Amino acid sequence: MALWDIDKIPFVGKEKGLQQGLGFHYYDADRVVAGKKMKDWLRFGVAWWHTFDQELVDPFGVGTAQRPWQGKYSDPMDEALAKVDYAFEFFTKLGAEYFCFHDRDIAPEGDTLRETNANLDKVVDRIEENMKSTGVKLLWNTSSLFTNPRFVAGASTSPYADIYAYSAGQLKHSLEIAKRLGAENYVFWGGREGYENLWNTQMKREQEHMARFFHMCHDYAKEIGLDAQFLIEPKAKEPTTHQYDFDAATAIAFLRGYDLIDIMKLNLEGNHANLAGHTYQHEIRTARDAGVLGSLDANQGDKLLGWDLDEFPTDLMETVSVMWEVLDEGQIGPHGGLNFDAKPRRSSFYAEDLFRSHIAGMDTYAAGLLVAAKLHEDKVIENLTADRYSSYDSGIGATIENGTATLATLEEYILDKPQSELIAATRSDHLECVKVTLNNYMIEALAEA
Ligand code: XUL
Ligand code: CO
Repeated sequence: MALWDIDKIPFVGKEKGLQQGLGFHYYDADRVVAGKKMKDWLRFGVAWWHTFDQELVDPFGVGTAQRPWQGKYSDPMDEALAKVDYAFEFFTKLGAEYFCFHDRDIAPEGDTLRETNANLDKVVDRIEENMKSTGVKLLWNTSSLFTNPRFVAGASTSPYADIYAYSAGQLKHSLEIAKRLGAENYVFWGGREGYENLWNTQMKREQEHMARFFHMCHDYAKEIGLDAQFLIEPKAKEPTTHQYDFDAATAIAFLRGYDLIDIMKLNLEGNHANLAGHTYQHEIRTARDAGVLGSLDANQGDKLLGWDLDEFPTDLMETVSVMWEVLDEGQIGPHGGLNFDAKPRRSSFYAEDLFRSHIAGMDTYAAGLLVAAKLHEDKVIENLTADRYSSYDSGIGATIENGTATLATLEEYILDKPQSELIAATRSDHLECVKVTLNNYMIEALAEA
């Protein structure tokens, strides 16, 4: 018997008109775009915490969410086990091939870590059975080292050694689960790894502890033969005033400084980029340039609100920019995917809205892929940038790039050039036209789709 009162989500294309409902207009999983199936470019994942645990609370009100399992179970373990079946039917009906979870999303805590682990293992058994029967895979799992009050001052950056030890013990078991379920990646989001106030904080000492923690995790992964790609997920602030993994550039500097750059890549999130004052594309490009693009948390913020909203991505311009970077890279990351770290708005409270919001996100990314593929096909950005930097391809520019130029050779070259020649060496970018060209591609690529 079906658990969700909803049929498998079909691809409807343009058949059903323009109004978005319970069907995909652009996401056609097996359609080949730029040499790969859509589903292989996008590798959509569902986030357990938002989809099966989130009650749509906000700081001013309790949850509004209506969910099919509510009120059916008095024992929290029974509810946790039942939710696994709801989850896998959801993935299958939606057509998402991956999911992601924190250890604490899936099972209630006991009093000791041993009791907590026993609860967790029972639910993991049920997840493993469902993975086998449905073929849905684990994009990544992670450990919640921030919800419980013991993590009030952080986990691996906590000033309290017992809490550090607890975090290590909890993480160890989480890595064992990653191994058991064949996780493709393992994510570390530093939930409270930062500070509220610098006056009571030994920042360097905390960062050294955090680096040591990652090395221990890597050692243990090697020991148990876990080959999931380790990923750090940067976030600028929230819950702490300053998170140590502030943004991609800060995380890359940390990885380089502590000899972790060869074992960790980045999981980047749209709304986190905005909290750091960046676009999502900026964060992705920064990671690509350093060779550490790992995976993506797909969501968006709101221009008018300055915190982590985790909205489902519906901004086409943004998904075009993300998928342009992904196409240029050839993949999201060696094992990356698009995990919807997103929740429906508090006013979208029906169970059905979980499907509707995921469809909206999947279609916006599929449309973004189609537009980005057309931009690539016509080499719009490639030609524009090749032309913009062409003065480095020969002459004085080539001597700068090949390392033969010195301050003296450059001085000799430039010393007597008049201002008029220098101004003539620069050109207008026609940036307004570039932006509208992107609009034109969005309109045309989707009209043809
Ligand atoms: C929090 C966030 C997390 C991570 C996993 O802002 O993004 O959900 O993705 O811990
Ligand atoms: Co995230």
